[in-house]
Amino acid sequence: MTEEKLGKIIDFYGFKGTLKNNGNYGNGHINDTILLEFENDGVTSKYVLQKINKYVFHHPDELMQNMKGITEHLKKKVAEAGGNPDREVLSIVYAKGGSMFWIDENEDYWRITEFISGASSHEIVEKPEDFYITGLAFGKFQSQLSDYPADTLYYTIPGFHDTRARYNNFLRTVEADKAGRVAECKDEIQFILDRKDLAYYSMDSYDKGEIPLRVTHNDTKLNNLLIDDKTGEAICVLDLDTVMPGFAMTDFGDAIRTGACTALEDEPDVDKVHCDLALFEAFAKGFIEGCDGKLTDHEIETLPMGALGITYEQALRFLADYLEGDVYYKTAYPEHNLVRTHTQIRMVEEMEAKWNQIQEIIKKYK
Ligand code: ADP
Ligand code: GN1
Ligand code: MG
Repeated sequence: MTEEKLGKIIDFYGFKGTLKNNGNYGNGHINDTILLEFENDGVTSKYVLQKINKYVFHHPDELMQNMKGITEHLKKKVAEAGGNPDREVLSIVYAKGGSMFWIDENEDYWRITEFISGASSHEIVEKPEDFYITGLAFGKFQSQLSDYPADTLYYTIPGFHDTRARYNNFLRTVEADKAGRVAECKDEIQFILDRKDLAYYSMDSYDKGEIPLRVTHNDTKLNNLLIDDKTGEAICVLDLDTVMPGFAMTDFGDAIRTGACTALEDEPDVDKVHCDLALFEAFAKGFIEGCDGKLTDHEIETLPMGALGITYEQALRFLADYLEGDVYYKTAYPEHNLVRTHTQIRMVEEMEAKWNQIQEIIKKYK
């Protein structure tokens, strides 16, 4: 980001003091995230500046309206429960004129939130107790939004977790072979094609009336949650860009995909990738408790399929991006999306191998 652009943003928002830091921050795959640090009369103020990825989110203004409604709703819930809304819910910073974003000459939208200090997001879980707390937090998030008027939310990414539609688009991606990589990915492509039933499960269940649409987060990967550095408590659910009507099983599944996995999403040695059942159980217990009785019995039964289905979807998404020439996710090297595909494939195989045990775990919490 240029000094000139930064100067314009600072002026637009009316920040005071000396800018001490404006470095890149976090490990998100989608938006550009910058930590701004100002010093004013010995007092430091920190903010998170983000360029909303317009290739992913086509209507950033609608996205920000969703974020405003959701954060206001969550802040009320936290206050009612005696919590601290400034620390437990993201706070949008408004510009001098009341705007929720600044638009640059390239039609890129920049938004700012208050930096939440004394807490960090994690890439890997260390012990089951920690993941129980994560489960509680994501379950509670869904429960707090259970009375949110879903029809007022914009779909920031239409069909985001319509795995069935993604499967059919995937067939077209393979056919088009834009980046000339299909020949080298025959096995991975076959893996996806062999599991078409996983692609159809969630949307077919919904079409049959077996699972309800709820207001869900839709991106519950582990690093979208802040954990207090001292107490280990879950502080704040981040990354609200994809809060939309969705399925409980998806939020359950995406957290399992990342947090019950013993390796990073881009671990090159797939033999390090395991689905840890102690972690699975800890998260399941926390999530179901956090949902506070709002899940139907059948929804609870679908949670294992949520984990398997979303991990499969993620394998498909990383592979599709690799075949399209790395146009969606940020990548650090040419095979990055393929390496990610391999970890997701291994995680699917791990869940398939442990399927009976996974089912038994969920039965305990019904
Ligand atoms: P992306 O959509 O690219 O994933 P996120 O909104 O998840 O972007 O932000 C990326 C990372 O930045 C998060 O994982 C978290 O570590 C950090 N982060 C984002 N917002 C805040 C905040 N308000 N306070 C503290 N850390 C934050
Ligand atoms: C993206 O934005 P981030 O890094 O939290 C993606 C998720 C994927 C995830 C895979 C809007 O999440 O759907 O599961 O990468 N977000 C979007 O790591 O596509
Ligand atoms: Mg994120």
